[in-house]
Amino acid sequence: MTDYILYEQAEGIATITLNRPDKLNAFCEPMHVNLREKLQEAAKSDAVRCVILTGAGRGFSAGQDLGERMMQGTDLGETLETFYSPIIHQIRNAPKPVICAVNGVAAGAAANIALACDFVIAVKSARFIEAFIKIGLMPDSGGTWFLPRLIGEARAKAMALLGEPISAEQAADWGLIWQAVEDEALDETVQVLAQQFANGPTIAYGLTKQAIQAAMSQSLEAQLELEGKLQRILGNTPDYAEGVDAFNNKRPPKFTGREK
Ligand code: T3D
Repeated sequence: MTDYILYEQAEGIATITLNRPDKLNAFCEPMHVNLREKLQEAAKSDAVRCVILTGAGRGFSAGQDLGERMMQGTDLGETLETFYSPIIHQIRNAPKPVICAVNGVAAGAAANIALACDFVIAVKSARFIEAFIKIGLMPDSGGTWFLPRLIGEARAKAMALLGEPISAEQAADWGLIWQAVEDEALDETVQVLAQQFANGPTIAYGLTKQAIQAAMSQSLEAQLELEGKLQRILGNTPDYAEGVDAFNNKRPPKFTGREK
């Protein structure tokens, strides 16, 4: 099978690269299957404490391969259920930080896959395009959920209904993404952050992520309850003991990310 996804693992960091650069990394079925496998591997492996998702070549991804959609009659609801929605679930449920390194244009479903990640760092030359409307579709892969939460209804509707490109700097100003960096600074910026996560308290990252995501759709009361439940778990981790001991002894902590 063609390697539409590259996977590298080193020093606690798994790097997953969308690898179909001649098609701007547009998603075809085998690429979906490869990506799902690799996201699962990275999420499950204790040796991986941070995941980087990026694209090969000049773009992050142009979304669905429209060459696969030449004929009418494809059940798009089914392709979302089978292919796109599971990717969003995998990223959101990964018990460790997922950084999206947006190396160029991110369009359609790919823009929303990026937004599902915990940190989005993009080169200044990148553009985010909710391109769906240009082909008579609406945002999917969580776009209608992420956009209003991240940038508010007015900007969400403008991005979705106009389908115009938003620059990385504009996206960062709006809070759609974490950071826009000079093109040549992307790798180093992402590596520094990934290394910080790979040496950090992994379980605390995972539960923090879980709690913040839960907050989007529940009451303060329910959130306080969840915080209590999750903090109880963290209070029993070796990283908590290490963090407190390191603080009291005025030394840097050495986190393992392990449960025991
Ligand atoms: O179908 C379902 O299952 C439902 C789910 C849908 C999810 C979706 O993602 S729908 C949205 C699909 N994506 C788009 O509509 C974006 C289409 N692409 C573009 O608008 C532009 O390519 C970009 C704005 C992304 C980039 O523009 P530019 O000028 O930098 O590059 P380009 O010249 O347009 O593209 C470069 C090559 O990639 C080109 O091939 P060629 O001519 O060099 O052989 C182009 O055809 C190809 N390409 C770009 N996007 C796609 C694509 N090939 C297939 N599918 C694409 N989406």
